[in-house]
Formats: sequence, C-alpha cells, structure tokens
Amino acid sequence: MARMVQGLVLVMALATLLDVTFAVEHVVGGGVQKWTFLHANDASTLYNDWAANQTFKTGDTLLFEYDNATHSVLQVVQADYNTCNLRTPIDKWMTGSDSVFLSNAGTFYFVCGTPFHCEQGMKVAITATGATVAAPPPPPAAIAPSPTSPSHSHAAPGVTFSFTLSVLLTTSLAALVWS
Ligand SMILES: *[C@@H]1O[C@H](CO)[C@@H](O)[C@H](O)[C@H]1NC(C)=O
Ligand SMILES: *[C@@H]1O[C@H](CO)[C@@H](O)[C@H](O)[C@H]1NC(C)=O
Ligand SMILES: [Cu+2]
Repeated sequence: MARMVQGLVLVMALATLLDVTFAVEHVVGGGVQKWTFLHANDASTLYNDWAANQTFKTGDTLLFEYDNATHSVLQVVQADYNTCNLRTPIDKWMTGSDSVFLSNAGTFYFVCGTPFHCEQGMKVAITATGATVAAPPPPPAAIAPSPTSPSHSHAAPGVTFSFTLSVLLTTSLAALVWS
C-alpha cells in the first residue's frame, strides 16, 4: 500500500514536470474561437494574433478543433500559404480534432481546406524553436493491424501526427508504478 502511494506521488510529480518542461498543447485560436470560419467583423489576422501570444517549442502539440462538415486543416508551403492555394498541400487533416506534433524547429503553415476560408483569415503560421524531438510512440491500441503498413500515414516534413500527452504519460509511467 505504501509503495503504491509512493508510486502515485512519483507519477504525479513526473507528470507535472513533463507538462511544464516539454509538452504544451496549443488549442489553435485559443479557447473561444478555435478553428472556425471568421465572420466579417473578425480580424483576418485573428489566428496569427493568437500565435503571436504563444511560445511554440519542439515537442509541443497543436490541437485543431473544428466542425469537420465545414472545415479542415491543410499544411502547405509558404508560397501556397501566401496565395491561399489549396491544391498542393503537404498534409491534410479532417477529423475535427486533430493533433499536430511539432517535432523540429521551423515555420509551419496551415490553412483551412474549404475554398475562400483562407482568404478570410483561416490561416496560421507557427514558428517552433528548440532541438528536434522524436514523435511520441503510438499507443498499443493505435498500432495498425498489418505489420507491413506504414504507421505514419500523416507524416510530413517537420510535423507528424501525434497522440495525446496523457496517453504517453499513462503508458510510460504505468510501468514505473507497477515495476
Ligand atoms: C496577447 O496577450 C496580451 C497580454 O496578456 C493580451 O492583452 C492580448 O489580448 C493578447 N492578444 C491576443 C490576440 O490574444
Ligand atoms: C467528422 O466528425 C464526425 C463527428 O465527430 C466523425 O464521426 C467523423 O468521422 C469525422 N469525419 C472524418 C473524415 O474524420
Ligand atoms: Cu474553414
């Protein structure tokens, strides 16, 4: 019993430490706007104004939350970001709750895949700093049934599809407690 309590305390301390030192989940647009259509009276720079107030470090995650009947997320190159060209994305997400892991430093460009939303400001450039961080390992439940299929269908230069920090913490620290 005492050992278990000790273990739990260790887990909580570690979780707090990890959270503070290298993993922040940034809900794109903040708690109110999230990733949605900008109405005429909203600033077309809303997402970049939000990003300007954030510090993005490698190892952090972007969380795009939106109605997937209306919106999506495309990662594009800078030229396509500037001109709102939706035809040649580097990567694409469309579940409505998409985590994008920032594995290395650089500027990454995202736009909405719905025509004319980018022009109206549904676009954001994210600059991450820090040393390259390996993407968190996939939790057992998410491993593809076929061992030959590539596990990172969403991998793109600099940004890879990731799993929630809580899954990472739970799986890695459970071993600690019960060892
Ligand atoms: C950025 O942060 C400042 C200080 O907290 C705040 O006043 C401002 O409204 C924020 N801007 C945005 C776009 O969130
Ligand atoms: C869109 O969102 C709905 C509701 O969350 C979900 O059931 C559906 O699978 C999503 N579509 C895609 C393409 O991910
Ligand atoms: Cu949109």
